[in-house]
Amino acid sequence: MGFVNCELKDKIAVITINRPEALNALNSQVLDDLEAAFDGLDTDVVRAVVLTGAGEKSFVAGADIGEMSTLTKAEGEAFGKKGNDIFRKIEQFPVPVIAAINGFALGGGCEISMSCDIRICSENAMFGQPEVGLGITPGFGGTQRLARLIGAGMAKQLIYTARNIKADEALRIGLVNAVYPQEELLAAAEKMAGQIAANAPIAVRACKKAINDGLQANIDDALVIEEKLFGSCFESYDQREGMANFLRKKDDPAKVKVVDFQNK
Ligand code: CO8
Repeated sequence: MGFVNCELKDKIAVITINRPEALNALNSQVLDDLEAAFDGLDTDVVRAVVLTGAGEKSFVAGADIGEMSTLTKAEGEAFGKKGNDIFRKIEQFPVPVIAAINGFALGGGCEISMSCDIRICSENAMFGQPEVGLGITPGFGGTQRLARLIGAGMAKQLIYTARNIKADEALRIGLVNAVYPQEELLAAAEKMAGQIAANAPIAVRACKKAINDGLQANIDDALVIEEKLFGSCFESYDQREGMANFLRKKDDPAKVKVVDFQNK
């Protein structure tokens, strides 16, 4: 589909931003294709998503500078909203999204990775928010999500200086969870997605919602959010079967089996 490919591998979807001639920069068409790819996923089937970029050089080298260069104030705001709406959709997507960052993650590239649940990267990955060097702000959520992820002090330093950082520094400051050789990155992301997909999907979704919604609330309200979602699991077949399997196993170790969670 246009600038975005989507491949289904059993219960995992791999979405690839495919505009390598521009280092996968996000123009309006790429953003539309990306939204369509997420909208097209059947979340009754898909239990985890991997988001990556085509080629071995770049995940996403930012929003398209050529397209942005002539925007008016109103158009700039609208473009920022377009990106923000799609990135928020990814952030709130019912199942976990893993960013497999295979190279440059600059500007909008760093920002889209931060709308994913988990970030892992290749050794050649490079992160940064170069926007102030272009006369703009990180307008696809960068001023908000970077501070929430790595703390306000470090986020302000990176944003104000527009300094790019390599994978090892991104790991050290908690922007990514792990670094892999380029050729191992996608397999590592798919393996992690497979581990997620093997768990009870209703519970995994509830965890995502509890963490995301709870982080926006005060601790008392956040714990209520958790309690409600915890309670909702007890209406599921998967909870009954998951716990019954544990009890059968205690009863007779020969009865141990991998639970085939049904998403119901
Ligand atoms: N936009 C458009 N085209 C790009 C972009 C981009 N962000 N990045 C790379 N390209 C294109 C280049 O123009 C070039 O195209 P062509 O071959 O037609 O000349 C092609 O990709 C290859 O790029 P380079 O030749 O530059 O490759 P290098 O290996 O020499 O350099 C770099 C790689 C260092 C990544 C370099 O391309 C670069 O600095 N790119 C720009 C990085 C950047 O500044 N990104 C941030 C953009 S601003 C942003 O993302 C704002 C987000 C919030 C928007 C809010 C809207 C309101």
